[in-house]
Amino acid sequence: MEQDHQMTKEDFEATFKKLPESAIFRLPLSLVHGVPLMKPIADQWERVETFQARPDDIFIVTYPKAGTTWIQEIVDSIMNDGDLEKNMRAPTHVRSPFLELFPPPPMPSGVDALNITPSPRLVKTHLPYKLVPISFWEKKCKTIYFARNLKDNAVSCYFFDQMNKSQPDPGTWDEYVEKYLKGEMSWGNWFDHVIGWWNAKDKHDILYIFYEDMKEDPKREMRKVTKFLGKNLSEEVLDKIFHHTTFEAMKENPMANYSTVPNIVFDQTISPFMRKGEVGDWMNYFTESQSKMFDTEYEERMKGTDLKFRTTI
Ligand code: PPS
Repeated sequence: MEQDHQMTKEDFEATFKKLPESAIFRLPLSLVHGVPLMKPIADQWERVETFQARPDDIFIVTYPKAGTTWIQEIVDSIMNDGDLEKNMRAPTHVRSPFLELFPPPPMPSGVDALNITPSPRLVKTHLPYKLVPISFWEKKCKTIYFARNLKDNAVSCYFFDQMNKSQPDPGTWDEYVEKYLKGEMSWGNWFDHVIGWWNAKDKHDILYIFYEDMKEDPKREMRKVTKFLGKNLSEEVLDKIFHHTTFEAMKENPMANYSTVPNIVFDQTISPFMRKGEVGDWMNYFTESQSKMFDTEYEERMKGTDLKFRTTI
Protein backbone atom coordinates (compact mmCIF):
# COMPACT_ATOMS: atom_id res chain seq x y z
CA MET A 1 0.00 0.00 0.00
CA GLU A 2 1.32 3.45 -0.89
CA GLN A 3 1.69 5.64 2.15
CA ASP A 4 0.72 9.32 2.31
CA HIS A 5 4.03 10.51 3.63
CA GLN A 6 6.01 9.43 0.60
CA MET A 7 7.74 12.41 -1.03
CA THR A 8 9.52 12.24 -4.36
CA LYS A 9 13.26 12.70 -4.67
CA GLU A 10 12.52 16.00 -6.46
CA ASP A 11 10.36 17.23 -3.52
CA PHE A 12 13.19 16.32 -1.19
CA GLU A 13 15.76 18.09 -3.32
CA ALA A 14 13.65 21.23 -3.75
CA THR A 15 13.23 21.50 0.02
CA PHE A 16 16.95 21.27 0.65
CA LYS A 17 17.81 23.70 -2.14
CA LYS A 18 15.57 26.39 -0.59
CA LEU A 19 17.54 26.36 2.66
CA PRO A 20 20.99 27.86 3.26
CA GLU A 21 23.51 25.00 3.50
CA SER A 22 24.89 26.37 6.77
CA ALA A 23 21.44 25.97 8.39
CA ILE A 24 21.10 22.29 7.65
CA PHE A 25 24.43 20.67 6.80
CA ARG A 26 27.45 19.72 8.89
CA LEU A 27 25.91 21.11 12.07
CA PRO A 28 27.62 20.46 15.40
CA LEU A 29 25.97 17.85 17.64
CA SER A 30 23.93 18.76 20.75
CA LEU A 31 23.78 16.82 23.99
CA VAL A 32 20.56 15.16 25.20
CA HIS A 33 20.99 13.66 28.67
CA GLY A 34 24.72 13.52 27.95
CA VAL A 35 24.38 11.81 24.54
CA PRO A 36 25.47 13.75 21.42
CA LEU A 37 22.65 13.86 18.87
CA MET A 38 22.01 15.74 15.63
CA LYS A 39 20.86 19.26 16.51
CA PRO A 40 17.32 18.97 15.07
CA ILE A 41 16.77 15.89 17.27
CA ALA A 42 17.96 17.70 20.39
CA ASP A 43 15.82 20.75 19.52
CA GLN A 44 12.68 18.63 19.22
CA TRP A 45 13.54 16.05 21.85
CA GLU A 46 10.20 16.29 23.63
CA ARG A 47 8.46 14.89 20.52
CA VAL A 48 10.67 11.80 20.69
CA GLU A 49 10.36 11.40 24.43
CA THR A 50 6.56 11.51 24.27
CA PHE A 51 6.28 9.22 21.24
CA GLN A 52 3.36 6.82 21.63
CA ALA A 53 4.21 3.23 20.80
CA ARG A 54 1.57 0.68 19.83
CA PRO A 55 1.64 -2.85 21.29
CA ASP A 56 2.26 -4.45 17.89
CA ASP A 57 5.13 -2.10 16.93
CA ILE A 58 8.39 -3.81 16.10
CA PHE A 59 11.41 -1.77 17.08
CA ILE A 60 14.60 -2.18 15.07
CA VAL A 61 17.45 -0.77 17.10
CA THR A 62 21.07 -0.33 16.06
CA TYR A 63 24.12 1.81 16.58
CA PRO A 64 24.51 3.76 13.28
CA LYS A 65 25.98 1.70 10.43
CA ALA A 66 25.57 -1.63 12.20
CA GLY A 67 23.43 -2.98 9.33
CA THR A 68 20.10 -1.32 10.13
CA THR A 69 18.90 -1.29 6.52
CA TRP A 70 19.73 -4.98 6.16
CA ILE A 71 17.75 -6.07 9.20
CA GLN A 72 14.91 -3.67 8.24
CA GLU A 73 14.66 -5.41 4.86
CA ILE A 74 14.76 -8.85 6.48
CA VAL A 75 12.07 -7.96 9.03
CA ASP A 76 9.81 -6.40 6.37
CA SER A 77 10.23 -9.53 4.21
CA ILE A 78 9.33 -11.79 7.14
CA MET A 79 6.34 -9.66 8.13
CA ASN A 80 5.16 -9.87 4.49
CA ASP A 81 5.49 -13.69 4.67
CA GLY A 82 8.02 -13.55 1.84
CA ASP A 83 5.67 -11.72 -0.55
CA LEU A 84 8.50 -9.55 -1.84
CA GLU A 85 6.29 -7.49 -4.14
CA LYS A 86 5.08 -5.85 -0.93
CA ASN A 87 8.65 -4.87 -0.01
CA MET A 88 8.80 -2.86 -3.23
CA ARG A 89 5.92 -0.60 -2.10
CA ALA A 90 8.22 2.18 -0.87
CA PRO A 91 11.82 3.01 0.13
CA THR A 92 13.19 1.73 3.45
CA HIS A 93 12.69 5.02 5.30
CA VAL A 94 8.97 4.99 4.42
CA ARG A 95 8.38 1.30 5.13
CA SER A 96 10.25 1.57 8.43
CA PRO A 97 10.37 5.22 9.55
CA PHE A 98 13.26 6.57 11.59
CA LEU A 99 11.75 7.57 14.93
CA GLU A 100 14.07 10.42 15.94
CA LEU A 101 14.75 11.94 12.51
CA PHE A 102 13.73 15.57 11.93
CA PRO A 103 14.46 16.57 8.33
CA PRO A 104 13.57 20.12 7.29
CA PRO A 105 9.76 20.56 6.75
CA PRO A 106 7.72 19.82 4.71
CA MET A 107 9.52 16.50 4.86
CA PRO A 108 7.81 14.56 7.62
CA SER A 109 9.61 13.89 10.86
CA GLY A 110 9.98 10.29 11.94
CA VAL A 111 7.29 10.81 14.57
CA ASP A 112 4.84 12.31 12.03
CA ALA A 113 5.55 9.53 9.53
CA LEU A 114 5.00 6.89 12.20
CA ASN A 115 1.75 8.46 13.32
CA ILE A 116 0.23 7.81 9.89
CA THR A 117 1.85 4.41 9.31
CA PRO A 118 -0.58 1.50 9.54
CA SER A 119 0.12 -1.22 12.12
CA PRO A 120 2.12 -3.30 12.56
CA ARG A 121 4.78 -0.58 12.28
CA LEU A 122 8.50 -1.24 11.84
CA VAL A 123 10.17 1.52 13.83
CA LYS A 124 13.86 2.28 13.24
CA THR A 125 15.87 3.93 15.98
CA HIS A 126 19.53 4.46 16.87
CA LEU A 127 18.71 5.58 20.41
CA PRO A 128 20.80 4.20 23.25
CA TYR A 129 18.76 2.24 25.81
CA LYS A 130 18.63 5.07 28.32
CA LEU A 131 16.99 7.48 25.84
CA VAL A 132 14.21 5.22 24.59
CA PRO A 133 10.69 6.68 25.00
CA ILE A 134 8.99 5.05 27.99
CA SER A 135 6.00 4.07 25.86
CA PHE A 136 8.26 1.42 24.19
CA TRP A 137 8.31 -0.57 27.38
CA GLU A 138 4.82 0.27 28.61
CA LYS A 139 3.43 -1.27 25.41
CA LYS A 140 5.86 -4.22 25.68
CA CYS A 141 6.93 -3.89 22.05
CA LYS A 142 9.09 -6.51 20.41
CA THR A 143 12.58 -5.15 19.82
CA ILE A 144 15.35 -6.46 17.59
CA TYR A 145 18.83 -5.18 18.40
CA PHE A 146 21.37 -5.68 15.59
CA ALA A 147 24.99 -5.19 16.63
CA ARG A 148 28.23 -4.95 14.62
CA ASN A 149 31.84 -5.14 15.77
CA LEU A 150 33.50 -1.87 16.77
CA LYS A 151 36.16 -1.75 14.07
CA ASP A 152 33.95 -2.44 11.04
CA ASN A 153 31.32 -0.18 12.54
CA ALA A 154 33.89 2.65 12.79
CA VAL A 155 34.99 2.27 9.15
CA SER A 156 31.41 2.21 7.91
CA CYS A 157 30.58 5.34 9.95
CA TYR A 158 33.65 7.12 8.59
CA PHE A 159 32.65 6.59 4.97
CA PHE A 160 29.03 7.43 5.71
CA ASP A 161 29.93 10.68 7.47
CA GLN A 162 31.85 11.73 4.38
CA MET A 163 28.87 11.30 2.08
CA ASN A 164 26.07 12.21 4.52
CA LYS A 165 25.93 15.98 4.87
CA SER A 166 23.61 15.81 7.87
CA GLN A 167 26.53 14.68 10.03
CA PRO A 168 29.50 16.76 11.22
CA ASP A 169 32.52 16.68 8.90
CA PRO A 170 34.44 13.50 9.79
CA GLY A 171 37.90 14.99 9.09
CA THR A 172 40.76 12.59 8.38
CA TRP A 173 40.66 8.91 9.32
CA ASP A 174 43.33 9.53 12.01
CA GLU A 175 41.21 12.28 13.55
CA TYR A 176 38.09 10.20 13.23
CA VAL A 177 39.34 7.10 15.09
CA GLU A 178 40.24 9.24 18.11
CA LYS A 179 36.79 10.87 18.17
CA TYR A 180 35.08 7.55 17.57
CA LEU A 181 36.70 5.86 20.51
CA LYS A 182 35.80 8.78 22.76
CA GLY A 183 32.20 8.48 21.60
CA GLU A 184 32.06 12.01 20.19
CA MET A 185 29.64 10.75 17.58
CA SER A 186 25.98 11.02 16.76
CA TRP A 187 24.13 8.71 19.16
CA GLY A 188 27.17 8.57 21.42
CA ASN A 189 29.62 5.91 22.36
CA TRP A 190 29.54 2.45 20.71
CA PHE A 191 30.34 0.70 24.03
CA ASP A 192 27.53 2.43 25.93
CA HIS A 193 25.15 1.50 23.13
CA VAL A 194 25.94 -2.20 22.67
CA ILE A 195 26.38 -2.86 26.42
CA GLY A 196 23.31 -0.82 27.43
CA TRP A 197 21.09 -2.87 25.11
CA TRP A 198 22.80 -6.13 26.06
CA ASN A 199 22.03 -5.51 29.72
CA ALA A 200 18.43 -4.65 28.84
CA LYS A 201 17.76 -7.76 26.80
CA ASP A 202 16.56 -9.92 29.67
CA LYS A 203 14.26 -7.24 31.09
CA HIS A 204 12.20 -6.78 27.91
CA ASP A 205 11.14 -8.64 24.77
CA ILE A 206 14.46 -8.10 22.96
CA LEU A 207 16.19 -10.28 20.37
CA TYR A 208 19.91 -9.36 20.29
CA ILE A 209 21.67 -10.52 17.14
CA PHE A 210 24.94 -9.80 15.36
CA TYR A 211 25.94 -8.61 11.88
CA GLU A 212 28.82 -11.10 11.83
CA ASP A 213 26.46 -14.03 12.55
CA MET A 214 24.08 -12.84 9.83
CA LYS A 215 26.99 -12.75 7.34
CA GLU A 216 28.17 -16.17 8.45
CA ASP A 217 24.83 -17.94 8.18
CA PRO A 218 21.97 -15.67 7.09
CA LYS A 219 19.29 -18.34 7.09
CA ARG A 220 20.16 -19.49 10.61
CA GLU A 221 19.81 -15.90 11.88
CA MET A 222 16.66 -15.28 9.83
CA ARG A 223 15.08 -18.33 11.45
CA LYS A 224 15.75 -16.73 14.87
CA VAL A 225 14.10 -13.49 13.71
CA THR A 226 11.15 -15.37 12.20
CA LYS A 227 10.54 -17.28 15.42
CA PHE A 228 10.89 -14.12 17.51
CA LEU A 229 8.27 -12.39 15.36
CA GLY A 230 5.89 -15.32 15.85
CA LYS A 231 5.97 -16.29 12.17
CA ASN A 232 6.31 -19.70 10.61
CA LEU A 233 7.92 -19.66 7.16
CA SER A 234 8.92 -22.55 4.93
CA GLU A 235 12.54 -23.11 3.86
CA GLU A 236 11.50 -22.11 0.36
CA VAL A 237 10.24 -18.73 1.59
CA LEU A 238 13.37 -18.24 3.70
CA ASP A 239 15.46 -18.94 0.61
CA LYS A 240 13.57 -16.24 -1.28
CA ILE A 241 14.15 -13.78 1.56
CA PHE A 242 17.82 -14.73 1.70
CA HIS A 243 18.29 -13.95 -2.02
CA HIS A 244 16.31 -10.71 -1.73
CA THR A 245 18.45 -9.45 1.17
CA THR A 246 21.99 -10.25 0.00
CA PHE A 247 24.30 -7.24 -0.16
CA GLU A 248 24.40 -7.52 -3.96
CA ALA A 249 20.61 -7.61 -4.30
CA MET A 250 20.06 -4.72 -1.90
CA LYS A 251 22.74 -2.61 -3.59
CA GLU A 252 20.75 -2.86 -6.83
CA ASN A 253 17.34 -2.38 -5.18
CA PRO A 254 16.17 1.26 -5.39
CA MET A 255 13.75 0.60 -2.52
CA ALA A 256 16.66 -0.40 -0.26
CA ASN A 257 19.79 1.45 -1.44
CA TYR A 258 18.79 5.02 -0.49
CA SER A 259 19.06 6.21 -4.10
CA THR A 260 15.75 8.00 -3.44
CA VAL A 261 17.57 10.45 -1.15
CA PRO A 262 18.97 13.36 -3.20
CA ASN A 263 22.73 13.68 -3.72
CA ILE A 264 22.69 17.02 -1.95
CA VAL A 265 22.14 15.06 1.30
CA PHE A 266 23.64 11.61 0.56
CA ASP A 267 26.37 12.11 -2.02
CA GLN A 268 26.72 8.53 -3.17
CA THR A 269 29.48 9.55 -5.61
CA ILE A 270 31.69 10.04 -2.51
CA SER A 271 30.75 6.67 -1.02
CA PRO A 272 27.76 4.48 -1.85
CA PHE A 273 25.26 3.75 0.94
CA MET A 274 25.72 0.04 0.12
CA ARG A 275 29.48 0.32 0.37
CA LYS A 276 31.06 -3.13 0.94
CA GLY A 277 28.91 -5.10 3.35
CA GLU A 278 31.76 -7.21 4.72
CA VAL A 279 33.20 -8.42 7.99
CA GLY A 280 36.89 -7.51 8.40
CA ASP A 281 37.04 -4.54 6.02
CA TRP A 282 38.55 -2.65 9.00
CA MET A 283 41.89 -4.34 8.18
CA ASN A 284 42.12 -2.15 5.08
CA TYR A 285 42.02 1.06 7.13
CA PHE A 286 43.36 0.56 10.66
CA THR A 287 47.08 0.97 11.25
CA GLU A 288 48.63 -1.47 13.69
CA SER A 289 48.71 1.13 16.43
CA GLN A 290 45.09 2.17 15.84
CA SER A 291 44.06 -1.47 16.01
CA LYS A 292 45.95 -1.90 19.29
CA MET A 293 44.36 1.24 20.69
CA PHE A 294 40.90 -0.15 19.87
CA ASP A 295 41.76 -3.57 21.32
CA THR A 296 42.97 -2.02 24.58
CA GLU A 297 39.83 0.09 24.94
CA TYR A 298 37.67 -2.91 24.02
CA GLU A 299 39.24 -5.08 26.73
CA GLU A 300 38.81 -2.34 29.29
CA ARG A 301 35.22 -1.46 28.43
CA MET A 302 33.96 -5.03 27.96
CA LYS A 303 35.23 -6.23 31.35
CA GLY A 304 32.38 -7.57 33.41
CA THR A 305 30.08 -8.30 30.47
CA ASP A 306 29.57 -11.60 28.67
CA LEU A 307 28.87 -9.73 25.43
CA LYS A 308 31.38 -10.84 22.76
CA PHE A 309 32.07 -9.57 19.25
CA ARG A 310 33.97 -11.09 16.37
CA THR A 311 36.05 -8.86 14.07
CA THR A 312 36.56 -11.65 11.53
CA ILE A 313 34.50 -14.67 10.52
S1 PPS B 1 22.27 3.56 8.80
O1 PPS B 1 22.51 4.81 8.02
O2 PPS B 1 22.78 3.68 10.17
O3 PPS B 1 20.88 3.12 8.75
O4 PPS B 1 23.19 2.49 8.04
P1 PPS B 1 23.11 0.92 8.26
O5 PPS B 1 22.09 0.36 7.35
O6 PPS B 1 23.03 0.61 9.70
O7 PPS B 1 24.53 0.44 7.82
C1 PPS B 1 25.01 0.39 6.49
C2 PPS B 1 26.05 -0.70 6.46
O8 PPS B 1 25.37 -1.98 6.36
C3 PPS B 1 25.81 -2.61 5.18
N1 PPS B 1 24.74 -3.41 4.58
C4 PPS B 1 24.83 -4.73 4.37
N2 PPS B 1 25.80 -5.60 4.67
C5 PPS B 1 25.61 -6.91 4.30
N3 PPS B 1 24.51 -7.34 3.66
C6 PPS B 1 23.50 -6.50 3.34
N4 PPS B 1 22.43 -6.93 2.70
C7 PPS B 1 23.64 -5.11 3.70
N5 PPS B 1 22.87 -4.02 3.56
C8 PPS B 1 23.55 -3.00 4.10
C9 PPS B 1 26.21 -1.46 4.27
O9 PPS B 1 26.99 -1.90 3.19
C10 PPS B 1 26.97 -0.60 5.27
O10 PPS B 1 28.20 -1.20 5.66
P2 PPS B 1 29.61 -0.90 4.97
O11 PPS B 1 30.62 -1.62 5.81
O12 PPS B 1 29.81 0.58 5.00
O13 PPS B 1 29.52 -1.46 3.59
